[in-house]
Amino acid sequence: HQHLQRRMPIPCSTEVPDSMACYHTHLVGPNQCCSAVIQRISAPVSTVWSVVRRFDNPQAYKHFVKSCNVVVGDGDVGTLREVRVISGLPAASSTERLEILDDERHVISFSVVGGDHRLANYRSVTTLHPEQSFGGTIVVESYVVDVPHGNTREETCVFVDTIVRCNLQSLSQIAQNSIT
Ligand code: A9S
Repeated sequence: HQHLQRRMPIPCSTEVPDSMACYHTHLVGPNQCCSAVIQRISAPVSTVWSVVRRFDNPQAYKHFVKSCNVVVGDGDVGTLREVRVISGLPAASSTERLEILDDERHVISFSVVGGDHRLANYRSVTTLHPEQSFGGTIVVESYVVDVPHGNTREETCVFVDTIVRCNLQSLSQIAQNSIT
């Protein structure tokens, strides 16, 4: 097995410090692909983090999620959730494990450990970074996933990038609307 260590191409002009790049460095297997989505949000990190950190409530901003039940744990690392998704996707459910929850550095990560879908071994890491000039937030979400049988690397990345971009755009809207 040949494993490559790959680092996400985070633009150096963003406010993302070098010390955070390690969170977006994934071990990528020969039949896996990885990518990252970056979203700027006009709301402070504390506001965005209060939405993102709720591992028990992904439906707050992920519109593809129909319901979510925590099956093991109370929101700490190791907590398992069972997510059911809306119809129209090539998926019905996903079982996900909380891997990182760092309230100081604003890092959250989960992995997909089961379910009825095609994204085996999906793992994502989301980090928030204060945007100095506007008091906003830069969100970086990177992932690694197996390329499903019958699909190409590019198709897989287009599919996942689309879902992640939708989620982050929705997050942006919710965070901006919740500023009083
Ligand atoms: O939930 C996320 O943060 C990101 C993704 C890519 C989730 C994907 C998904 O939950 C579906 C939306 C159901 C699509 C999984 C695990 C498989 C899918 O096919």
